[in-house]
Amino acid sequence: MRNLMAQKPLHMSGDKDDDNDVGVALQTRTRTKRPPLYKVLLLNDDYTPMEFVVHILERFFGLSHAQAFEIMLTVHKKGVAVVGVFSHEIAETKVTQVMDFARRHQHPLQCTMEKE
Ligand code: TYC
Repeated sequence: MRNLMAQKPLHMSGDKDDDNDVGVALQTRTRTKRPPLYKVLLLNDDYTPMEFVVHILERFFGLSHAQAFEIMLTVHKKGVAVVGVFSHEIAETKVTQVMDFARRHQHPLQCTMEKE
């Protein structure tokens, strides 16, 4: 026979919550992710004048003349260079500004972005 001390009183014999557990809301840790960054790339071509590229780097990327000239030369020699790293929205704006400006001046200069 069952232990008499373990028996429930009649009024608790159903499926009621008759234990003494305290309700605890389990909380999962919130991981705050840094937003992804995007590299803005400038591509070489055979036709865009060097001074035009330097001007673009000064105007849209806030580079000094010396920094702009250096990056332009890197693109000229290596084919491509990263000109800056930005949030998605800022990178997109830079690419649009460069592409619009080059197009308006009828130069084939190409500027793209890629996730870092
Ligand atoms: N290769 C070009 C020239 O010889 C110069 C140039 C540099 C063009 C960088 C594009 O992104 C560029 N005139």
